[in-house]
Amino acid sequence: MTAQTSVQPSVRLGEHPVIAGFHPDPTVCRVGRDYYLATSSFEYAPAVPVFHSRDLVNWQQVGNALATPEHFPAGDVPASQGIYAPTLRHYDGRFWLITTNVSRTPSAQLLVTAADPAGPWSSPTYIEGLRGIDPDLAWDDDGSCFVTYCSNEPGREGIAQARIDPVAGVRLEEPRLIWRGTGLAYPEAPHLYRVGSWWYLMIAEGGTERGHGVSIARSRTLTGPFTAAPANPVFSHRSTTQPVQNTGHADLVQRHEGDWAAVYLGVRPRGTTPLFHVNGRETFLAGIDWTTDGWPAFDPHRFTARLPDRSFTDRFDDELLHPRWISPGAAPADFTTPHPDGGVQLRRVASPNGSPAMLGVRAGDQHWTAEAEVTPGPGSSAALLLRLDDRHWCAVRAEDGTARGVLRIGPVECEIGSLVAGVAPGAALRLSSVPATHDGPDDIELAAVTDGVVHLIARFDGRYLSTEVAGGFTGRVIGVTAEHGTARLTSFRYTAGHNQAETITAAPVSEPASGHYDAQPADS
Ligand code: 6LW
Repeated sequence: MTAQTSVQPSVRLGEHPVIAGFHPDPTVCRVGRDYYLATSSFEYAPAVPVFHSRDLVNWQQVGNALATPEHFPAGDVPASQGIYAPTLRHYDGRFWLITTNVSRTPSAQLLVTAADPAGPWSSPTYIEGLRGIDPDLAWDDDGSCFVTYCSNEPGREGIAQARIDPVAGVRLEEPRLIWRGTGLAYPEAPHLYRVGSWWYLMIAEGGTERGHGVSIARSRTLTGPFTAAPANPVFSHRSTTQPVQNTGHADLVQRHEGDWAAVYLGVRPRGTTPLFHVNGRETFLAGIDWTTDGWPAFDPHRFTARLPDRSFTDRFDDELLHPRWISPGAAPADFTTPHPDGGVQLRRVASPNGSPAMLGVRAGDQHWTAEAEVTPGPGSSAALLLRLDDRHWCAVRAEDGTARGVLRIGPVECEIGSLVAGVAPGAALRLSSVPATHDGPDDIELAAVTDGVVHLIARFDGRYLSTEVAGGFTGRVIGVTAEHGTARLTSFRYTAGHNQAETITAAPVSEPASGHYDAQPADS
């Protein structure tokens, strides 16, 4: 796998994610000089991507916490169900990750541990009797372990807590309600921190849409009672013209330099009112100052960095897929095998949830081009897809030498163009996000490339593949599927940006696949 890199100007990170593309509900911990971060993943497998950084700014994906089909069976998981917000902590020499599989009832809270965050992670232990989402893990001074979570149990709605045995995976007491928040909608996403002689309980409120924010309370003990900060929410972009919106669901970390920072989720909406965001909720970084009264103040513009070029080419030469590859409806391991002549062989799998399995990556840029060199097997068809969910997607489909553009918006699915006899062996299917022509967030172009010539098949307003149209918690994923039979994928090239020549000839260089930030705090 290779990445193309180029030098970018230095920008303030308040307007740019540190982990772009649908990576919401970030949770972070530090061990020495190393930071580790995990995010939600919903219906996609493998689940819970895990990242490593030395500076909180440049992140490399090192694995997935639920990496096998046994640990997260994606087969019957509907869109935006599955794995919700995790908490990642390091305690007693091990990494602990707790999250919720909302598609598994009645016991949805699961705990996994690892010596190395890159894996292998243990099999999940399910903890009974904690009904809700967004579990946090915290250990008191005497070693007692507590799960603090967003309870949706009738009569106990709010932030609840119970002591558990994390090794046995057993609840040790009846859950107690410890805070209902400040009165805003959906108090959720609790995290507990020991800072000096206080225990801080930080939550998200207002819902994960434009009203989203962060509120906080504190107590001398982990179990409360908690007193709310006088100026909640302590962080929100609601009712502002900030380009990054929906900010909330934060997690704090003390940097090894001694000061504090937060990761949080936000979106980058574009186009005309109500504004459309297409890449889901992404992970951002803020600096944290402590006020003289001992409350955290968020500074989303603290850090600057040179933006990474997220372009990459994967020729699937390695036996193992890069951990960035995901699929709805099935794990990539269940429908891909290395092809003996190079590349990867995909086969059609019937997914009970209605989503065709696809080898996909999260889109992370405002504009991009993806090209897949894919050859359908005899009597087979293959497609390059852009998917928001199973009811909102488009595809360039290759079948019998013809490339067809297909668009699905809600209940309507139709062909929007075709290129007859346009797909000779060695041709590439191509999708691009390009600047908008109709006040949408972008336009999507569907094309086929033969002999270096790009043949446009169709173009449409990208708002139809946005969260504001489709709903849900995820973002766009670009991928390749064998729609019938089999297909051989020999190259997938993702190019960030919109100034692409019709023929892309930039030579790949040997670099890590995720690009690189050249980062420093703004005030250093
Ligand atoms: C998550 C909740 C939230 O569980 O959205 O933004 C939910 N916050 O805390 C799904 O990501």
